[in-house]
Amino acid sequence: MACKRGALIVLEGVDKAGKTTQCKKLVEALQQSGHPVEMIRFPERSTTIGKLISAYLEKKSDLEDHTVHLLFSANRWEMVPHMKSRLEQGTTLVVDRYAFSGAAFTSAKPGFSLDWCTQPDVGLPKPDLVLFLQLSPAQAALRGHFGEERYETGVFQRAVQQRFEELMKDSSVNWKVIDASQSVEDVHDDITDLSLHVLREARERRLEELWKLCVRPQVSKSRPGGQRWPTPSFDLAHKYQGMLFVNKVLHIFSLNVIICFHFDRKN
Ligand code: NYM
Ligand code: MG
Repeated sequence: MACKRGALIVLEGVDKAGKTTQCKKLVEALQQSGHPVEMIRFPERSTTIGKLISAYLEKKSDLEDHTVHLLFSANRWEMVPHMKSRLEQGTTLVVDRYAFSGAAFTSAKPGFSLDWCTQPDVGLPKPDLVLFLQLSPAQAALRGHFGEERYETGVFQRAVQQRFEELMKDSSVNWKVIDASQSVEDVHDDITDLSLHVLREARERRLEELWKLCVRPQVSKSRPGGQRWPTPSFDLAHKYQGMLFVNKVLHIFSLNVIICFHFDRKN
């Protein structure tokens, strides 16, 4: 891929946090400063999959919980070729919700772990920046049209907020929290500053894959001779980072021992 790619910027938050308004304002601001930019949103309700999701959200149809989760994910995957080609051309994408909403909303339902919920989205293009618009569910509930669609209840939104907080502990993702209770213009200024910074950085960096670990395949015991990739869960990611650190310390320690031994023998 040419190095001068566009940036992938995602806005996340509970319902009515102001994501759509802020995405539009960010797109305008970036356009005005001469950057090629496009806005996309998830769910993308215009596709065949998106129409099934839309009917579900509008309570016109019922879908089994696992099924609708996978549809939300499929709705992102079907946009990946378009997203990659735009980014490669140097266009920055401003995205209204992404895999984080997928994981936060489904895992707020009983019986769904965050780990299970992230799996279908492992390997999606990884955002260069995820802006989390922080607004208490109580404040969000006071904003217009709250309660029209599925999931728009205070109890559910509080559970979603907690799940987002869990997701934000993952340091492999570049999260930035924005105080969404400020005025629209102040929120916009914060978002624009962070985005312009990331735009410059992304030009020189490769596009990565979300929630995917770059580790060597392990030999599977259940399939002799076969290989399997470790499950990219948050726990594993943290364990892996920890292991790397311990490994580095041990290397430095053994190097020291060898050097000391060497000089000892010389003297
Ligand atoms: N939503 C959105 C999910 O449950 N899973 C997902 O993967 C995504 C992208 O759909 N309540 C939920 C969050 C919202 C709803 O979003 C529709 P919007 O931004 O109001 O169109
Ligand atoms: Mg909505």
